[in-house]
Amino acid sequence: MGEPCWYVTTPIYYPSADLHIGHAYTTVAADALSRYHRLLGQDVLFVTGTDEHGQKIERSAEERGVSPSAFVDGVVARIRDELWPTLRISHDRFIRTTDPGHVRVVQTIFARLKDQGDIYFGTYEGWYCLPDESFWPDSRVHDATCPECGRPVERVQQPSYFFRLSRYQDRLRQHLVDHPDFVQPPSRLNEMVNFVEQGLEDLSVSRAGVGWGIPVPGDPAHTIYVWFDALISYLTAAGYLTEPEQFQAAWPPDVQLMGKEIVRFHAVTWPILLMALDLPLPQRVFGHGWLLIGDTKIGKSLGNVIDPIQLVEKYGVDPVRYFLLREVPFGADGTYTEDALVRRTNVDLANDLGNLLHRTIAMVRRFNDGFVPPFRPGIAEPGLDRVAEGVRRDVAESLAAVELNRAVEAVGRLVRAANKFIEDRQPWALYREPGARERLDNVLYSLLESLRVTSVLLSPFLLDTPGRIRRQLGLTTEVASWDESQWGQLPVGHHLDEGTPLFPRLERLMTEAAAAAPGPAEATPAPPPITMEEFGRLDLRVARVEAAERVAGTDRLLKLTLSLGESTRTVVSGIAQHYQAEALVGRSVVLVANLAPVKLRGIVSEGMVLAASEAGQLALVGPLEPVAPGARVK
Ligand code: ME8
Repeated sequence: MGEPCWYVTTPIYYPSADLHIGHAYTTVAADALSRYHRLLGQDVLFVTGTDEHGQKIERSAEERGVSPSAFVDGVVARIRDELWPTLRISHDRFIRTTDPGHVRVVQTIFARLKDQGDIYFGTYEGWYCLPDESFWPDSRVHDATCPECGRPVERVQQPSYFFRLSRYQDRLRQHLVDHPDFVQPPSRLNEMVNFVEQGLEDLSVSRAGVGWGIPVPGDPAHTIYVWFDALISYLTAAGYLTEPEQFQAAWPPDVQLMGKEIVRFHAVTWPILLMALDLPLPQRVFGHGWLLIGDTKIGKSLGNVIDPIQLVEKYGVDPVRYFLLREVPFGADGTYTEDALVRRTNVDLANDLGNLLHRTIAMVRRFNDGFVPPFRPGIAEPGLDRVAEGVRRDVAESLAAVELNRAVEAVGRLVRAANKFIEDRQPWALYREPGARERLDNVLYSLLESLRVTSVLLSPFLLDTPGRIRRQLGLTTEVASWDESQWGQLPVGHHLDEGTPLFPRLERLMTEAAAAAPGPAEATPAPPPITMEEFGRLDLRVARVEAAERVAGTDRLLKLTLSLGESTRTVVSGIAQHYQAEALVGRSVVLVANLAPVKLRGIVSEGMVLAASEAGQLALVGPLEPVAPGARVK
């Protein structure tokens, strides 16, 4: 591979549990970009994989009573062999950090940095956020909670190897300032510049007492810090130290995608590691936003995960991919609901696109006996060609800027313009108008050609739909090149069969756990088992109802004032149809006290009261014996 190769990465995911729609979000985005660059004729290296070492995985395995390696093997197999094939992810390499080749690269790099004085031995004293696997110095931690995710941090004191981040602080700051595209979107760049300007402390890059990791070369009592190991996977996967030609072609990465919560590792530790190795830095590190349920990030540890495999089984791969790519501005947070997925598919794909195809083929059959008419230049130019050219440019520009939702949205503009064009030109009137044959031919051709162009423009994003459009247009080939999106390539004269619906209208198939709405959810299937540790994250408290009133303008919601002994809370609960407000005062209920607050009808609700529900009946849950408010329920 002598040609330069377009290199894109996703984070390597922790196989601490099965992955969810949030991981699918990043990976589908990387897949769409890869497919686009392949259509441009570029060699592409698209890497994803799994981040298998560290304390979090070690503990997850321990809780299940299996060895870490048996544990990760099971989860990784489901990711690599089921999840990504289901979403038809076209990665070129899948890297596991337990691959022996990767282990060798990490140890070699560690030893080199130690030799050159970038890694030294000392004592670490500070904090550790286990869910994030991140170290925090005293200066950034308040109230023993993680400044990034807000969860409790652990105190750590241990002998440790340190990576001399401080040595590279000024160079990094300069790089960030000189390369405003390096970290995107721009708001993330500003955060990173601020972070670096606060001063970088040397980073602990080893753990004593964590056995599940890569041993420090020459000092096996220590294992290498999981993030140090993980970041190096981007090098290993590109062939660093093992495949010089591949590495030469691929390095540096063109785009590295990730969620915004790990931009710091990629915009600080990662470039400094590369500087220390004298390697070029990635062109662009892009931190996209989070998929939320209600106001809460979808996350493995929060128990609100949505399984992408189940969604694909219900709705098909294209609706799921379409939703992920189209719904949320890439870079911003956005809410996931199954309703929104169904709505998107019905409006954009079943209605706008499906109807355009259906109507166009019906008109060609009706007004031209099913034959694709010739295009006649010089006769009144219909105008869709200009729209198509503009859209094609916008798609390319949006993809170059990693604005995936804008790219997909642009394609929708062509579809809507073509639908409007039918209303404006009224082919049925031209059909009856004497002497309008050539104009009618141009109109029909333009509609067919818009659909063909659409099939090309959609092909980085959707997998079955472009082929289904093309077969109805009588095209037997798959899209092979982005150049095919240029106007005017539809062959003429062939006969079109009767059309079939492109997308059935979807019905909503599953009841969604209404995470943002406090109060009872409908009966849902039993969720998978959780560990004691996971259960322990719930802060359940006995609470006494001090006051209760109906929330104005609703018939479902009560505003409860709850005493927890030392403090009081306001909670909005959807129980008004089952309980009179006054009847609740003085009673004891159970409160989920550490649920992230949500705003409902302008009131900040700080928790959720537990209730059992069956067949539309609802019963609040409380202690059987009198207990002081504030008592922990466990
Ligand atoms: O952080 N919305 O792995 P991880 C959008 N192993 N994206 C989401 C998401 C959500 N709700 N939830 C997860 C790690 N993601 C490390 C990475 S890289 C050298 C090491 C996506 O399993 C998003 O890309 O916690 C996020 O950054 C990633 O999954 C975190 O995956």
